[in-house]
Amino acid sequence: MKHTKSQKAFQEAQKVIPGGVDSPVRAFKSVGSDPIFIKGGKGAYLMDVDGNRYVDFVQSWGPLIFGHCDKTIEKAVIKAVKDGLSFGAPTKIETKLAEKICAMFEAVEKIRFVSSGTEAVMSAIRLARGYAGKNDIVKFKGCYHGHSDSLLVQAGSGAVTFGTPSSPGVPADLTKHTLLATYNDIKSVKACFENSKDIACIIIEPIAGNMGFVPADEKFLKELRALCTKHKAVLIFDEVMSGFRASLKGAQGVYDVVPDMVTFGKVIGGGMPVGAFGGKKEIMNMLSPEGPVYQAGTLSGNPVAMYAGMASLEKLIKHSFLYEEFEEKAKRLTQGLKDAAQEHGIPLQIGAIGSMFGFFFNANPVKNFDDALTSDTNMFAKFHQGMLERGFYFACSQFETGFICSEISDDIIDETIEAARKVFKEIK
Ligand code: KE4
Repeated sequence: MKHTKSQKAFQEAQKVIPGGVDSPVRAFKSVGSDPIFIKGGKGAYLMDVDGNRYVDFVQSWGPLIFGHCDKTIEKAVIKAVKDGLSFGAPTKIETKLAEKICAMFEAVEKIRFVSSGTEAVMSAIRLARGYAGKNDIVKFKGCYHGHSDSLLVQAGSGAVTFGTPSSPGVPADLTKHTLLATYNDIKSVKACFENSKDIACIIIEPIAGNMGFVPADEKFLKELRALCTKHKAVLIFDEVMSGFRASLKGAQGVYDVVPDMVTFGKVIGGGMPVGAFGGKKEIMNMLSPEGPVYQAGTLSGNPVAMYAGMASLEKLIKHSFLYEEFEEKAKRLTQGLKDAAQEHGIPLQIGAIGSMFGFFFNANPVKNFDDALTSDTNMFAKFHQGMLERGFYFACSQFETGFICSEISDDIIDETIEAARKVFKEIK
């Protein structure tokens, strides 16, 4: 494939945008190559500025569950913009989308819209702290919840690790209230409660997508729920990625566990910038202007984004049978990749729930971030490059998740497996 125009575009971009990208993962650094610049998308496909076409398994990191240029969503956006782009005042579409989401989630009696997943999680944590009257929070190593300061932490030293900043620019004072636990390890959570009587909330990706694809064990989630209830800590499910992707009710449609708060993003904007956080009324009513916990946003509940999200959700509700198809395709794809890798002696761990899937270049099961880190990232990079050159666009990091959309056909799945067989032969 020719990439001369992408290379030129990347050089120009780097002169005026740090790293040439508006979000780091897009720079392809973890796969050691230069990013391709996108001209457009259509259905299951992305087209780059050199005229190359790719099957898109990233779908803008999750939002595009109906693929690119979905007619229903496009029509809703075009209709909405004819009434104006933004008002900074309440509109009825915000209420309608809020009603729809509240009706779908037992945990969500009220919800507030924001403009990104980061904003949703940052606001949810502030609200949980304000509601609980406590300061400490617990997150899990390997889970990503956006880039707000108190969540940019890495494990410090010692058994129970209070977070230390994982990025310059984050003062230690802003991470000293963040405790780190190990995913799927309830003992590490109990240790946090033994070390702090001031835990306001625990935030978790119930199906982790940011350490690679690592679903939580149901027993672990149930024990987490019980611990939060016992210690009066708010349990927050960060479903920015898994929401409407794992099932119509996200992880809450997969596990029999009800959190106290939920954060959303991606799919609920249909491709437009939307995040949201919701929970029980007694928590949400603490939020300004009803309560004392401050939170705000100029473009929160933007009507165009709301219409895009509404169109996306209405279509998902109307076609909820699609989730079975998504899962069948995700499982067929990952099993096909595993078998093809096996033929060339390459071990692959695979997983799929609903329209989410993942695979690790690893001979052992991956249950947490430490396991994930033992994966062969060089092999992943070679796989990613080989598939890209054959027209298949996978997430550019071993520690991300792949997605099936409604436009990915069985034939495309077969073509992907066939291409992977050739790539595994080359890279083994
Ligand atoms: P945004 O601020 O990027 O909209 O959402 C942050 C966020 C919060 N919670 C979860 C579970 C998430 O997955 C994300 C963002 N996901 C990444 C993909 N792993 C976004 C891609 C990027 O950073 O460019």
